[in-house]
Amino acid sequence: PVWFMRQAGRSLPEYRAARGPGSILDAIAQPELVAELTRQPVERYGTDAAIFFSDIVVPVAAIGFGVDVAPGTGPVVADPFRRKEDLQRLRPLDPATDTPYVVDAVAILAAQLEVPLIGFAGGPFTVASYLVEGGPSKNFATIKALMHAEPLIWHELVERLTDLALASLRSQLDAGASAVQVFDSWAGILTPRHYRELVLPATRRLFAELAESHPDAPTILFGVGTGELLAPMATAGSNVVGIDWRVPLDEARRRVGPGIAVQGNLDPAMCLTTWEVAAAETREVLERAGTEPGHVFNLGHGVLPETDPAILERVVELVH
Ligand code: 1CP
Repeated sequence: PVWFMRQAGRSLPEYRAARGPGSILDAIAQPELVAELTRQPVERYGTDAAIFFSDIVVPVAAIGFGVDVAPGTGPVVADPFRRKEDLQRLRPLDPATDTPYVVDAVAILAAQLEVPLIGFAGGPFTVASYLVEGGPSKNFATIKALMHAEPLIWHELVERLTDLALASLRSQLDAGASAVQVFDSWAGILTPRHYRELVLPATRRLFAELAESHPDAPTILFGVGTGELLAPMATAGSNVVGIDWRVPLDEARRRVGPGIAVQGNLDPAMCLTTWEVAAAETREVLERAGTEPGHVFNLGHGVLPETDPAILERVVELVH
């Protein structure tokens, strides 16, 4: 099977037309629009799954933490998480009343789609990074300082964010999503030891509790630059580990070990070249994935906004 992270969005002219200006959080709160934006890439590319159109900061925004998504920048927090008192700003999520638009949009899509719908949530480190840094970050120095200087506050923060992700994922599965992906996109900034000690325990609890309530739902754990974290990530409890483009899939399989499927990992930039290059690189990914079962074709990270949709259409055709 093949789908693309960020298959919806700025690379598609029909997305730009339907989405209009304004914060993405306003678009996300309109179930019919969300259903349309989620379906667009499936209809154009013929992918084998839809990825729910939403954002990783939706649960924290919905409980009133004070998060916006600035066009062209990403999530921004005017009053970042810095001290113990800020924990009070993170109450539990009640999906039925806090994010009814998510539940409604998933239900609409489950009825409309002929392919499975993948729901998602942000991983605990990645969502925490926006809350603590106040926006996108390069070196993640503020959150690293908090994790190491204030381990008790970090522990409580990461557990609360895990509860939010768990509640959101359960609501998406209950409403009709078939599988879920946890995007801990920026976890690759951590050393393997720090990841194991400070992020993996909460991530394990997330997948363990999800497996208890939804034992049949396949789960994916993804991050960028996680080559050195693949072994610990493979023990988090997901069925699939997403691999970015930096580690070839044969090597990635060695690092994650048996019993875990891999997802990836065409370098998104290869889709900005020529069809000949993109085709050769796609074949290379398929060859490296080998003949063992358990490979979901994807890019190593999201579709770049400049991508010509025609190339992605041909990638899907070639993979099929
Ligand atoms: O307003 C817009 O149209 C801006 C672009 C955009 C889009 C299309 C943002 C702002 N979010 C989204 C939708 C989105 N976000 C989806 C659904 C669409 C799809 O995948 O087809 C998903 C799965 C996400 C998840 C997301 N948001 C992640 C994890 C995935 C990843 O790319 O690693 C992250 C890190 C975010 C934060 C975020 N939201 C938006 C931006 C530009 C960013 C990244 C900012 C940064 O670099 O820190």
